[in-house]
Amino acid sequence: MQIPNHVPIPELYVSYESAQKLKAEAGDMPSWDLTPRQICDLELLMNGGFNPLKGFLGEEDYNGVVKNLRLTDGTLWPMPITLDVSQSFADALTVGQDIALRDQEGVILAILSVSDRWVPDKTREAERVFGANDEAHPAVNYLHNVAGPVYLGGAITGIQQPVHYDFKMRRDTPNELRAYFRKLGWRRVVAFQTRNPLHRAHQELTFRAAKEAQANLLIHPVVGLTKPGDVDHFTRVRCYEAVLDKYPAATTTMSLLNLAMRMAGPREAVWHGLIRRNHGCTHMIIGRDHAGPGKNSKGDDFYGPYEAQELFREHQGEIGIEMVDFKHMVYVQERAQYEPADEVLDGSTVLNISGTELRRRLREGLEIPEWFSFPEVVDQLRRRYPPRAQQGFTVFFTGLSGSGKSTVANALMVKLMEMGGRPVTLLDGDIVRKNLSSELGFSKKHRDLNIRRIGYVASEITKNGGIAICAPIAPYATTRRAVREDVEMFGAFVEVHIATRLEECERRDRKGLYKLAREGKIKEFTGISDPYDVPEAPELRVDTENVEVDHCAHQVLLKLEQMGLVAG
Ligand code: PPS
Repeated sequence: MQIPNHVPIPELYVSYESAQKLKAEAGDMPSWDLTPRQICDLELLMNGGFNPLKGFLGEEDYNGVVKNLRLTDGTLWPMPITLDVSQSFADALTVGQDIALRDQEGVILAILSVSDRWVPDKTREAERVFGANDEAHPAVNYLHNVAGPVYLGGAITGIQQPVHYDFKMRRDTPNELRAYFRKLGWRRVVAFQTRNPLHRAHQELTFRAAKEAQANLLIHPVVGLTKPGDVDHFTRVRCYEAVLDKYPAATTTMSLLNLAMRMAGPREAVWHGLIRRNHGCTHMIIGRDHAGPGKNSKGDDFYGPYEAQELFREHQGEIGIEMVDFKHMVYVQERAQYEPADEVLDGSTVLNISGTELRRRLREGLEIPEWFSFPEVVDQLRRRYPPRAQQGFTVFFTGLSGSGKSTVANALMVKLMEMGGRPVTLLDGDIVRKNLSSELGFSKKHRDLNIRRIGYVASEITKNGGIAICAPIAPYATTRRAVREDVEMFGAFVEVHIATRLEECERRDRKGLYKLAREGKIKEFTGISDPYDVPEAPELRVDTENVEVDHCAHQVLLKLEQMGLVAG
């Protein structure tokens, strides 16, 4: 049932008194510490952003959503909103039990009455919901490598909203937005969903969309989780605030949405529509490749460019919100203004700067013209992305034991220190195992933990403008990828495969470990009795056989120069 825009949307919160009582009782319940993505989902469940859902999906609803975008009662819902947990946590539960859902500081946000517990078929979920079981899709990667193996479903009793310390005045629940629109008499509101900074083209297109729909405009950026590698939301919100002044007064507002995106293209567009309807909007701008995840592992797009628009159009009536086509706006030099690409007169000069080109210009400190973006926006971006030669970065060596990682890493460190400019930290395998991971062994779990710790420290160093040189074996591709994602939020990640062959490492056997491994005296030894995933596309592959250490380190330095990370 659609709820008229002037009526409040149902929330899942209980009264203050009941919440206090539940908090006291929750001490005896099992507790689940929510992941960042689950906190986003829970917030929108509790505040009605995911209306009509009343909790995390049970098994039957999940199957319906995965199969044909519908809950068991037939209601349209395109995205599985599930609570994934660890096997051990699930094993200790009985269906029918209540569990306390806590944030990362241990604050109780809600109670889940567990009605369902099941092991999902993740391959099927990936294929049906995201279109392919391909880990190049960020949500498929998340599903297989981050999400827990068991799902819990059940009704939610909301105790309190997740706490946000940033941009408090810019965050609104669906009912707060509905009330705001009511107060201002905004009966038609067109929403613009975004996970990128707004430049002049976006400002033009949103303004035109609002005029076309004879509606007011809601800039509704996602500040929960977006695509790995996106501009962080702090920078983006400062950019949005700068653009907000450029719209005619009183036509436009902005509100931040704590959504965890899945990048699921067509399904995501329908989901975004339902969320905006719940927030009191009547229209929504849907563009080419809406919520697209980028390329698959074969280098092709996951979805057709207009699939999202088509699926939205098909379900528009049920979503209860009208789609406004995104006009591709281009800058026409002779006319010194933006115009829809399909209306440009033949012979005109059309100017454009792609996302990749913009990143290049920021990286190299080059000019970004005023016709492209507002100076205030460029200012914010430049503060966040100084030229590469001033940013922090991580060099991540990986290779077999005895391959020469530490030796080359040491030589590189000395060369970088000679050049000066940025502090350099070496996180060598042995040093880390002594100082950070002394309690860990060499099982897959322990190796992963070891590498994630290294990744965490490297990302902090990178964030703060330093150079981190890591030199562990890091045998697993998925863990290396996770570390890459952690670091790339703050700076470049340069993976260097020290590709010395196993036979050569064994021949050198500097520490005598290969001999012991062959004799079975050391278990789970990489290359002998434990796997090593050879990196498929490292930034650099270095062969150390018959090559001097100095030359190997120099090759890395040349790569860093080529990437603009150190001055040539
Ligand atoms: S990992 O897999 O990345 O966590 O390994 P790392 O922290 O780099 O530690 C590797 C060093 O530990 C010694 N060692 C072993 N390596 C591999 N497998 C087993 N079972 C093992 N047991 C001890 C070995 O000396 C490695 O050092 P390097 O410098 O790589 O030779």
